[in-house]
Amino acid sequence: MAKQKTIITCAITGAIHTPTMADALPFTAEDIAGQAIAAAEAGASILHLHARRPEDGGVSIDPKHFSAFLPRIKQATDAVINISTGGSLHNTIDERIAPALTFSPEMCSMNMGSINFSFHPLAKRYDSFKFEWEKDYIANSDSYIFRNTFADITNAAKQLAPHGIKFEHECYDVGHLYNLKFCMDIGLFKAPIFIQFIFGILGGIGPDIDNLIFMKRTADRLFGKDYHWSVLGAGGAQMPFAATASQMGGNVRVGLEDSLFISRGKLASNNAEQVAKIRRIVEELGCEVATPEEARAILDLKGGDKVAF
Ligand code: KMH
Ligand code: ZN
Repeated sequence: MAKQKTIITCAITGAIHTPTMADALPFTAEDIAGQAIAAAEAGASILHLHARRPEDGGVSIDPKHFSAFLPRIKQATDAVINISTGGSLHNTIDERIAPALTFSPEMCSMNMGSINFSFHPLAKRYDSFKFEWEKDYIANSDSYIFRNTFADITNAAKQLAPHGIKFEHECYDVGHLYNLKFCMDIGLFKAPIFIQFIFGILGGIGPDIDNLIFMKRTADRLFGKDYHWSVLGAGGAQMPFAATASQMGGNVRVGLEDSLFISRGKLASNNAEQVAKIRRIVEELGCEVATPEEARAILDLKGGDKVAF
């Protein structure tokens, strides 16, 4: 049987990192679009997108900030657009799904459980910040619960169902796989599902390869052939986890949302540099990278002509 091609997702800016941490982190519409397009040209077939306030890089869930870059990316690439429903530390689930409801993308994220979600240790690494909001945003994440109750998941799934969006099921720990199985059993999500195994978020499962094997084995047991999977390692775990996942038959996610680095201690110049690196690794190790059309076929997506932007 032919080996399935590897889908590279690139997560362009996210909601964890702030402008002080890296000049490369994009937050204007021009920079988000430019880096997303370059990431697609480098080999990413899925672009996972958050929005930012153009004036100070703050995390935004305002559809107007998405509308400033979504059409540009669509015009310039064939990549699959995946809109985040993660929001920031301050948003309700209804606020978080507003951009996906507005733009009806081919994919959006769906976070599969509530966790402590913290990056407060990063606050101590900087003596000063480019923008006033950054320090408290980072430091206060120590008291943040990333809320994704069954009621929240059900609410989001039901409102988004008419849009035919494929979810990137974000699973930060083994229990989230069981939450997902429960949601499938009650008919909230249909096969084939796409699971993002996440390692290294403070509050989630740690970045140990044993945990990747355990998550994969658990998903095999729960979902059999009904699922596709990808791996995201946060920070220094990004490239090692992506390389290992590709060798286990999985797909990979890179991008400045998840790590600001290109190698140990060296900041990445942009998102495309990370995509080019994982592409090189994956191809050197004998896998082929999926085009956007191939990713659409593998994941059974509705098609780039059925979005609302
Ligand atoms: N930042 C990632 C660890 C989302 O956007 O919904 C998780 C994420 C969540 O991408
Ligand atoms: Zn995200």
